[in-house]
Amino acid sequence: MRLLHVADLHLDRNFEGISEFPAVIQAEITTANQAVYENIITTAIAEKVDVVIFAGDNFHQPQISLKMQRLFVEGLEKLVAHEIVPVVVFGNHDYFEVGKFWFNFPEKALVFTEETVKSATVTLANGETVCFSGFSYCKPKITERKALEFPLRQNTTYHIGIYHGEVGINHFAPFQVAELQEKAYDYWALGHIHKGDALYERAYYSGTPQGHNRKETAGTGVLLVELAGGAIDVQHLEVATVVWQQQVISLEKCQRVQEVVDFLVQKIQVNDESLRLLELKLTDIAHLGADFLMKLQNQELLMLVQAQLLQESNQRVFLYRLVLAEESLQTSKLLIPQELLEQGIGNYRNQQIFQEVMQDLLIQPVFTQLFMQKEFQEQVLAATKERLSQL
Ligand SMILES: [Mn+2]
Repeated sequence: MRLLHVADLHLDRNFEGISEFPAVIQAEITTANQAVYENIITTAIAEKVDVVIFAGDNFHQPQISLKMQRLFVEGLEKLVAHEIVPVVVFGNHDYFEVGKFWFNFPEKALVFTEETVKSATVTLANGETVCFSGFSYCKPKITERKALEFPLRQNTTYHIGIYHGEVGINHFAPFQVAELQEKAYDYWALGHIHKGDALYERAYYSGTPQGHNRKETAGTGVLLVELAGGAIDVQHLEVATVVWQQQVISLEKCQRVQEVVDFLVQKIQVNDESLRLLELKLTDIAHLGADFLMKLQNQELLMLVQAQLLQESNQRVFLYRLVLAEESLQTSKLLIPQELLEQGIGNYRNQQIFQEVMQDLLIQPVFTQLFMQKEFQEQVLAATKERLSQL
């Protein structure tokens, strides 16, 4: 049998950590979640799978937008129309509640709606039988060790477990790998960890299909799993339409600051398939001087490269972050001249700017009074300057 293992879709989740997208790509960002889901449905049909498993956190929030609810159910209906069985569990983010969904799931979909582990057997077109065992969250946390509730392998052609949870001690249906292994299932479709991973040769986290922040750059996608007798084949597929990426570029060969922008744009790889959100890390910049460093740190360089790159990549690459790579930090610190340090610190003497920086803390009443004092502000700036000059 062939199945597509999907987990942690987080439909409705925003792209985090980028305050504003240029208008030319905003529309693509807005519809990215929808696009990746449609991509999954198309892939399942093209790959002629028997089953698509959605292993929880299909939606980001407990309150699910009607638009995404309908999109999800329509996708399941499309699968059913192609004789593919959708199997759905809900995770800690989209925990199941009666009355939550405005649309009915297709009758042929296998939807787990209880926290108690349940099992159901499906007969495939070729006569093979598959037992699915799983549970859903009905609240944001599960402290019980759900693995212990799963039955031993049934006498069906295949037995598949679906488990949204995490190894160790936690509030997400904690389990131990051995507890899954003991059940002797053919496959465990795991959800909750956003980076793809194999716990052993029959238990996989598929990873989230679509990264939503700069930490979700690697190990995202879905898994195409083929079970044939005792054999198993697991293949990773990329389905994201927007990809988070990191690239490190050395400026060693850039002799002069005038060459930097063109050099960077030329070094950044462009491919047309997906929109890439790029974080660029620079190394070997010491020879370019203090002015270069300042224009890097105050984001002027970012703005310049960003605009040129969007244009030359035909809106396929958006540079959202341009920083020094860790290994260059040491060199760069030696470059901070005293007057630059004074100038930088000086900006924060402006009380309004200072308070903007502190705004996250200012919402706490206990801090408000303290932060309003000019004396406190001076102490913070003096300590910061002291710290910076020690680098
Ligand atoms: Mn989760």
